[in-house]
Formats: sequence, C-alpha cells, structure tokens
Amino acid sequence: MSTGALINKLLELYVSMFPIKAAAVVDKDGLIIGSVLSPQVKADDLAIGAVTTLIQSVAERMKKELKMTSRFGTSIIDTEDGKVILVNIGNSGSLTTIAELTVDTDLILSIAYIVVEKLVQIIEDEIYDIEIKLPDLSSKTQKYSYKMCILGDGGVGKTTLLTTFIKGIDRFKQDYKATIGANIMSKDYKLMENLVVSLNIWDLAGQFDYFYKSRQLYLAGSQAIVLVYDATRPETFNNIKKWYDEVIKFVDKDKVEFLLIGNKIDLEDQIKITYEQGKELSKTLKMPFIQTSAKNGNNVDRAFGSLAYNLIKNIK
Ligand SMILES: Nc1nc2c(ncn2[C@@H]2O[C@H](COP(=O)(O)OP(=O)(O)OP(=O)(O)O)[C@@H](O)[C@H]2O)c(=O)[nH]1
Ligand SMILES: [Mg+2]
Repeated sequence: MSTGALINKLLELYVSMFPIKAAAVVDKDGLIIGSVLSPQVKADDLAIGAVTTLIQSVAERMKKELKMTSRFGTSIIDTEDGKVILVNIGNSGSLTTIAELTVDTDLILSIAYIVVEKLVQIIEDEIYDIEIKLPDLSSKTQKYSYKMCILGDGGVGKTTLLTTFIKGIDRFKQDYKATIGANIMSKDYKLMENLVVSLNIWDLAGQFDYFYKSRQLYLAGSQAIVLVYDATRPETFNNIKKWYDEVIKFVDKDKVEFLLIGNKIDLEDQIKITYEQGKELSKTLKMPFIQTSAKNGNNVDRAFGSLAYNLIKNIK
C-alpha cells in the first residue's frame, strides 16, 4: 500500500470514531498528503467547501509556523466551521482534525496522539506494515467480576434456574438430569447503562455427601452464595440449614452476599412451603428471600439481579 493510501485508511478509521468533520495530514512544506471528509460533510456541498478551505488555510499557516514549533505540539482553535485540533507529527507535519464544537476534546486528543504515533512510523520511519487499529477509549463501561456458588438439594432446580437466567425459558427441560460434579458458567449482567456485573457461577451437584471434599475447594473465594429449595418438597427446605452450615465453614459469612430461593412456585397445587415460611427462614439466616419459577421465568432475573445489585452496592 502506498504512503498516501495508508494514511487515508488510518484517517478514515479515525474520522469514523467521533463526530469529526474531516481529518488531514499536512507535511512540513504545507502540502496536504492525506485527507478524509466524514460522510455527512461529503453529502453537503457547502460543508465540503467550508471544511476544505479551512484545511487549506490551516496548511498555509502550518507552512509558516511549523519550522518554529517543537516536535511535540498541540493547539485547539474554535472556528465558525468547527473546532480545529492540530497535533504535530514529530517534525514531519501535523494532523489537522476538524470536529463539531461540542466534541470531547480530551477523548479526541487521546486517540489523535495514537494516530500521530502511527503517522510518524509511516512518514518518518517508512514502516508500511503497521496495524491500522485504534482502541475504543469512549466506552466507560465499568465491569465488576464476582464468583457465585449455587447450592441446595438434588432436583430443586439449580441448573434450571441458571439456564433460565442465562439462556431464557425456551431452554427449559422437563426431564431431570442430575448435575454430576460442578458446572461453571458466566453471565454479564447489565445492572445499569455503563455498569456490568460479571458473574462467574458455580453450579454444584446437590449430592451432599458425595461431593464433600471438592465442595470446599469450589466454595473458596466465593463472594455470593445462593441457596435453593423446592417449594413442593419440604425436606429440601429443611435441608437449607444444613447447606448454610456447610457453606459458612468455608466462606466468611460477613463478607458474602447470600440469597435464599424458593423455586417451582408455578406448581401451585403442590406447594408445601408457604411464602411466609421461606421468609421466616431467611430472617433467621439473615439473608434476602425470593420465590421463583425456573419453568416460566417468574422472578428469575429479579433474583440474580438483586444479588448483583447487593454485590455492587458496597463498592459504589
Ligand atoms: N415445574 C417446575 N419444574 C422445575 C423448575 N425448576 C426445575 N424444574 C425441574 O426440576 C428438575 C430438576 O431440575 P435441575 O435444575 O436439574 O435441579 P438441580 O438442583 O440442578 O439438581 P442437581 O443437579 O441434582 O443438584 C428438572 O426436571 C426440571 O425440569 C420450576 O421452576 N418449575
Ligand atoms: Mg444441577
């Protein structure tokens, strides 16, 4: 690829990232050696004229001033036709950016400096196999990561709850296949715009005695623990205390977010454990409580969403 084509490709990418009207590279003799107009400007004859004139007048000025300026130099000028941002390309010229007046100048400059570094390589070092890639610094999304374990008797619906949460209710399976060991999955839960909670979820087999040894290794480092019972089977409810006692042997209960879930509430005529009983137990164990149906999806998102919120609220 020729120098000009390479420069234009880089400028195209740069212009596409921001509300930039045009970008041009002017060499030390005041010659425009590359320029790109945004699609909006290209579609508007008047804007083409204004922007082109502006680039040329900047080039003229550069011709006079460049010799005096240092290798590093940045200037920003507000004009009627937009904000003009000039960044020196070493001693070889300058990168001229014409942007909307409302742009975030710091953000544009952060990328412009990367563009300029690449231009130095192309123009001064004559390196032509550089990577035409620019990072997206505008994404300010914060991501927090947590380890969560889900426990409870066999068949209470732990795996199904997670499948519903991660993949949706159309993945619901009527037949029961007991989890044999541990299933690890992850879900990025968007709590708000720009705030993502990344959950690393460990779905542990409900066979209490069988998995005794491995469980402590699995539980280590958990920040969230979900305990599940099946509202149609009282023995699974009575066993919650046993699961809780097991968990707190291996995690610091004051540092972990717990959640108690009473699942299968869609099976209305078979329910043996009432909402009040679930609530009572959750008060004793000092944790929030919610009833869900992994089958129809009722409260599933709310359950894990509230847990994500509780995890994040301590640090926000
Ligand atoms: N009606 C109904 N059935 C459910 C619900 N959740 C799970 N099931 C069914 O209950 C059975 C057991 O579900 P699993 O998710 O495999 O249970 P588990 O807790 O992962 O069991 P283990 O892996 O053995 O510990 C399956 O047949 C599911 O279809 C629910 O909310 N409502
Ligand atoms: Mg399972």
